[in-house]
Amino acid sequence: MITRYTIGNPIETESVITDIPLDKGDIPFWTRKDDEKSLSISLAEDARVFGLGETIRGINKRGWVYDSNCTDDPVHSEDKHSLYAAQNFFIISSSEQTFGTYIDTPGKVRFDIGYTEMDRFAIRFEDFDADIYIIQAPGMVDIVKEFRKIIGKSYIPPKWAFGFGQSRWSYMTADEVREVADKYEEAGIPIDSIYLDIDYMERFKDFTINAEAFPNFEEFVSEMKNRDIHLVPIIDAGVKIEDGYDVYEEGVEKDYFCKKEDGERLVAAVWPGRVHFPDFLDENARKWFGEKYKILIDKGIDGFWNDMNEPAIFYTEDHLSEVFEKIDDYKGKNLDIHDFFDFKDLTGSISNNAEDYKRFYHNYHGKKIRHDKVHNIFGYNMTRAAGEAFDRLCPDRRILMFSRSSYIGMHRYGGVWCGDNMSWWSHLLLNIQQMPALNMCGFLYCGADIGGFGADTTEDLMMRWTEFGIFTPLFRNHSALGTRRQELYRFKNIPAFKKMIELRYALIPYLYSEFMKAAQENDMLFKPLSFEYPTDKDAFEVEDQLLVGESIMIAPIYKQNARGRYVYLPEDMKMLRFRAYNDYDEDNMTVGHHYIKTSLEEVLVFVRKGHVLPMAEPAVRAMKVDDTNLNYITFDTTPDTYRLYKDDGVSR
Ligand code: MIG
Repeated sequence: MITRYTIGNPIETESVITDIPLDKGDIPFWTRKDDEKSLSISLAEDARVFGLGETIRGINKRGWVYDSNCTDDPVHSEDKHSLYAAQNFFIISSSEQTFGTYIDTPGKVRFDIGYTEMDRFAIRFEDFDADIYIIQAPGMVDIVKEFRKIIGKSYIPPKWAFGFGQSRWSYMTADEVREVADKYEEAGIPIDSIYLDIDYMERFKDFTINAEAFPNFEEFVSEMKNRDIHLVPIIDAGVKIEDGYDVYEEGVEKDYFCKKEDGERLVAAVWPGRVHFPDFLDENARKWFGEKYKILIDKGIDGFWNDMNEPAIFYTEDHLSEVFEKIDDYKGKNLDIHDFFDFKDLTGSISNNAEDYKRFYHNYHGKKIRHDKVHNIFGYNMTRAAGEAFDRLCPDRRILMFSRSSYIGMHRYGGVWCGDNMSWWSHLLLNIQQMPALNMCGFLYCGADIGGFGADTTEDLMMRWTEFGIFTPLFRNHSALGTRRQELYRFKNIPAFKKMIELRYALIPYLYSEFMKAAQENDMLFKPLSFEYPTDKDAFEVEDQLLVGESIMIAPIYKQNARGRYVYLPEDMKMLRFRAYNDYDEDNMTVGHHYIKTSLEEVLVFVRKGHVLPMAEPAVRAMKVDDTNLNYITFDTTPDTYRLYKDDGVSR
């Protein structure tokens, strides 16, 4: 059962696509305080909170403050409050009550989940305008399914996007890309895609190609396609200001860029230098920008990633000149300590400055709305621009699309990657913990940068992260400029990496089936244990194991030098300790806590009672995996049937 309540005059986000009649009564469960612009609820001792999509910290969100405020922050440490997404759906579950809440507003919301007061969950709004949905159903999975019904079906990528992808900021030339493909092929490691980061463009201009570094781009795309490797270029939110650049000139002519109060176009700076932001909230601008993807689709491209769409702002021209003026004031003066820190802050707070988000406006449903009021739906609408265009341009085939910034509703148009994580062991755990929360909010095609984006990775971190990544739909190794190279063939134990990637490919029939069923039935691919074992108190606290699809549980190792780990079994299961898809120990294990030894090159999979894990022979490309000749691993001798999903992998 879903009921809808309204506070104030919310700005429509178009995340909910089903008409839910408005209930004029009090919002159940929550205490509303208009003077504090808050909703709050007391948390029972055993209450747990799940959801909020891509955030920091654990599966149970209790004990911290989470701000819904899409932010480009490359340091995802425990003390932060926001990452790139705003996904305001969560479930509170205790022995007294279990229900879901969706806070639908494009503005800023603070979720104080037992932080100010340990036994109180307070939601504080910057503007007290929101649609509130209360979702009640017997179990947590049911609540999620009810919620997902009203927000529409999740985005489905082409099947090749379930293969392994290699990325780097950046492969600078076509030859460098060829070398990556060659090296993977020489090593016999399966691969389906290679990503093009910003340097494939001419001076970072969207929808252009650097013709010196990538001559005859179209031929290059088809050369790679003949090797069954998909090139996936990045698209940034900002459009470079440059005379003669058609996207810029058209945007100016048609008035599709965001403007300031005085009607001048906002000038921000990002990678291309000075840019304008397309007004993705304006339907016409959205249509226009979406159409631009055709430029690359016509060159044979069939996948994209949308970046910098929070939007990230290095600086705005206006703010920068204000800063220079103030610095001028300090020039030649003897700074006291307060002045010194003010001075330091002046430059330290230039990027992604909150004031800058108040400097420009959108034309949204015919109204002029200041950006900060709709900040959280900007990236969503950039990806929607692409998704709606793909519906028109390629109605018969799927295009890969995932975004950095997101809001619920965007899950209909693309997946997400979790942004600039670090090559830290704690971020491998974070990746594990983010997946079920993302799934709850409708984001099924997702994953994080395997091996870590920022900082230098190590071979063992790369191995362990790969051992988890083989289960995530988006399975991409990506790393930042200036960090240690982390293509798998650069490490010592290439055969072990090869075996792990092969294991992924052997699992594709299962992962693809489970993904497609989750997309069609509004289910989650990744579930915390307590979603499936709701009365098992021991399962409540498990923060580092997940159910993946209906048949298996995984228990990734995310600690350096660990050669084993504690695993909790909520029921009897068959343990598979894989060294390769066709080389594994199996053990029937009983319910309870176990310590399980696991070498660096082994991955643990637990098959559930009455379920079936289909496995294929791996192939070097996702589309070449033979799903007609499967090996079925079961725990019981009399398993239930398994619903294997098959299709051509591209049509809609
Ligand atoms: O300011 O395009 O999250 O994946 O490699 C950095 C360069 C911009 C941020 C993305 C990252 C990408 C990088 N981008």
